[in-house]
Amino acid sequence: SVIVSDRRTLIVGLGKTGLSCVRYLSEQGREIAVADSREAPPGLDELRAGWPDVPVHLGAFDAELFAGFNELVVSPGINIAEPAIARASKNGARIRGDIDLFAEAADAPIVAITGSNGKTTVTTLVGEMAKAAGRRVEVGGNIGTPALELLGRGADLYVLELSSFQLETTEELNALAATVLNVSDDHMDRYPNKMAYFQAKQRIFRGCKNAVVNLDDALSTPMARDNLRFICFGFHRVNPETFSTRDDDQGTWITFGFDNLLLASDLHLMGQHNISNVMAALGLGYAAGLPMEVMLDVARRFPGLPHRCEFIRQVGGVDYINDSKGTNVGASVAAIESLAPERGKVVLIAGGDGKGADFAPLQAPVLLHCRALVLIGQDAGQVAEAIGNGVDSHIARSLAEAVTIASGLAQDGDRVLLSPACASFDMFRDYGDRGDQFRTLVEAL
Ligand code: UMA
Ligand code: ADP
Repeated sequence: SVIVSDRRTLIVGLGKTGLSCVRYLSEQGREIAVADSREAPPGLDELRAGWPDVPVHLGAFDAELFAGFNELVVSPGINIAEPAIARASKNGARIRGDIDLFAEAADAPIVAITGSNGKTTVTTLVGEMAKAAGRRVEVGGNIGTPALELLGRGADLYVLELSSFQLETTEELNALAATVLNVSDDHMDRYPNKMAYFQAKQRIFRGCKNAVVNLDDALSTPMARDNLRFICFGFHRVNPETFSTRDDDQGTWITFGFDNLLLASDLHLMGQHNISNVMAALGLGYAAGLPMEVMLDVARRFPGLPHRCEFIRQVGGVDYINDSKGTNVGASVAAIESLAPERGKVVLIAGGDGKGADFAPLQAPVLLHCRALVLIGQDAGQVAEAIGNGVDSHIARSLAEAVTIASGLAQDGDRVLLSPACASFDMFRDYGDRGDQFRTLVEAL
């Protein structure tokens, strides 16, 4: 029989997250070991240099080994349904993640953001708002810097972007304010069904004080609401404590209760979905006690992030837009709808690794707004099938070929939009690489 040690923790995964857990838990004096299914995980050299005595187990997960630990700290890139992890859990091992460790140690309030789309935009906005208000804010999580690395920097506020994977292994986040921005299908290759994905996201509200709720998306509402204050956002409402919109002869206003706050046309951000993102950020900042004027000023100045509905250049009357971060169907639907030009149409470049998604929701916006569709990547055929014959469709073997085809089809007043509705890993290092290559190709036109 296996002897279970109660003092040792197995860190599963040796990427950025795994390394941050090694650093944190060894500082805590924990006895640790590391396992990664890859033969050469990215954190290996740094681990060997900094912590030469920590045992490392590489290659296929060994259920016998895992069963010898009663605490596993699992990285977000690993499915906790993996047999070795499931078995350890069945044996009574505690399965945790880096965010769970962070929540236990956090010495300042947490603002937490999840959702299928808009997380990075909203997280960045709230971070900038807090900074402008003079707060010592640290921003991290799924956005890039592992949360545990934010500790010990003297923060008075943490702003975290969280993925459903990170939330799955988090027991109580105890956030001051939390939001599920929206829920549409993503990562269906990691979840048995949409409900499981939705339930993972809902965990963000455990122990939370202020829930920032999207009134236009019922799935963003907390299921359990004990002692939870609601701050809401949504289009065209007048409820108290609600960030909303109102139209008058000056244009569309972002409002709070009965007050006009700022004109949507004063934002650099493009599209309806970004109005929603700004309202969410205001709601979170309001819950964290940030002054309204400072927040509005940041929203007005915010230039937007690269690879997210990013204007590249105009060539021959055609705008080229890089939305490489449109990595799921919901994101690309939002991009197509909000970027459809007044004069022309959209020529959409899409496709890649669909992560098991259903592409059907793309059909209506494509038929309504697109002049043509140029498809790339392993799931190009699936996208074509979901959209059917109602639009001029082409399959390209490379992004370069796709840009050539798209530029040939686009007419004066059109927009060529790269918004793949898919992950990039079948053809590119990541979405950033895909967007950078698109930019280079468009600059060479
Ligand atoms: N992997 C293995 N075997 C292992 C461990 C990992 O094959 O034993 C693979 C995973 O399948 C994955 C890759 O290695 O493809 C990276 O996994 P990881 O858990 O080691 O990743 P980290 O480097 O720790 O980065 C993670 C997040 N990555 C994932 O969730 C896949 C980063 O989000 C995050 O920025 C970082 O922690 C800091 O918190 C990236 C991401 O793609 C940007 N997130 C997904 C998304 O936004 O859609 C959820
Ligand atoms: P995430 O971090 O959740 O991936 P980002 O802020 O990086 O979100 O935006 C990624 C893409 O998702 C954008 O390029 C855009 O296509 C789409 N998007 C952004 N915000 C929203 C929203 N509120 N609703 C729907 N789609 C959105």
